[in-house]
Amino acid sequence: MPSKSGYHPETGRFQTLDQFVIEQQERFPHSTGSFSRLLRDLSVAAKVVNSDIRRAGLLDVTGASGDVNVQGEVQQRLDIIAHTEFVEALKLGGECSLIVSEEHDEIIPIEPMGPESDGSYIVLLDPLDGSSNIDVNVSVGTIFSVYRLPEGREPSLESALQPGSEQIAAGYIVYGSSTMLVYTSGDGVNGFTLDPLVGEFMLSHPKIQVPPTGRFYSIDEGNSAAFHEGLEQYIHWLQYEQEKPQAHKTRYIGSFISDFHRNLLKGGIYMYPATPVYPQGKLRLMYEANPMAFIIEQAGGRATDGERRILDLQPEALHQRTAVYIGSTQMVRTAEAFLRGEGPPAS
Ligand code: AFP
Repeated sequence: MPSKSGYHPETGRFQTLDQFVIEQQERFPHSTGSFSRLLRDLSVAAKVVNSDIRRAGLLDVTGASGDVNVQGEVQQRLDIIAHTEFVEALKLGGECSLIVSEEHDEIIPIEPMGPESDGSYIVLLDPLDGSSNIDVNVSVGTIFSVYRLPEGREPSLESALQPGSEQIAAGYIVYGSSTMLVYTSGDGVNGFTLDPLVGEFMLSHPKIQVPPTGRFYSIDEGNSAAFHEGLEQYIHWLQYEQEKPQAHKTRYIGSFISDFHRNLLKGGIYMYPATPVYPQGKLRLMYEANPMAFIIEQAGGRATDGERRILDLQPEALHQRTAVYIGSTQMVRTAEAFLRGEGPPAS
């Protein structure tokens, strides 16, 4: 049994991601191993992207590419590199029949590679979240979300437009002070740290649970002129109306993955409400909100658009945006109460 930190005292080693996935798979006697192979493909692409990011200041890979993505945002060169690495690894692996990427306007159907190709999965990707931070050495990450291709359906746009509650797995890789892959397949959340000397992701954070409440709140206060009155009051309450001075601290990196990762481990809330520039909210439902909502719920937390559970939202378009309130359950519930005009919970 791994210890609380994922360390195996009997062997003196950490379990690798591959060993962990195989062990999980063995619990399901009819498993074909296809999901394990899909995760391996994603982790291989993550290692390649990690090595590009580690040398970003030395290689000619930072800066804007000169193109604009389907969201109307300037693409960074590393956005395109990460997109290509993940798509190529998934194509070669042959386990999915459809890829949808934030960096690509259209769906990407995958031809089966041969009789062994399973092709039963759909993978959605945000290849490099927070990439506008890459030039200044701030942590960025990759987010992935896995669905089943519905029985008897073609890999089409309609088959990709499933609510987040249908995800069979979701995860992210944060290229931070260390590189970590965190994922869930609906049975809790586990985190693996890349050992750069061995080149393997090692189970370092088994069974992650988000604290029910926390100290950190993350929001772009540059948008505060447009905040809903309830949201303004919630932030004021976090700042001033707590019993202990400095009970809460602002932490906002502008890289969702990094803000989310800190709040997941330490306790906190990340909020991106609707604004005049982004009337539906800024984050993408399919590439950012859904996968992180699945992860946070599996870790015991909560994710809503201020009112509705993120995972229940029925997507109508691939690049749809949503408002997001995500993190420690008590904090998200309190934010929702303020948005409804109910004020703070009775203590
Ligand atoms: P980029 O990938 O274009 O940098 O967008 C990042 C992001 O979607 C999310 O990761 C951040 O939390 C959020 O946008 C930051 O948005 P603001 O700059 O409007 O605060």
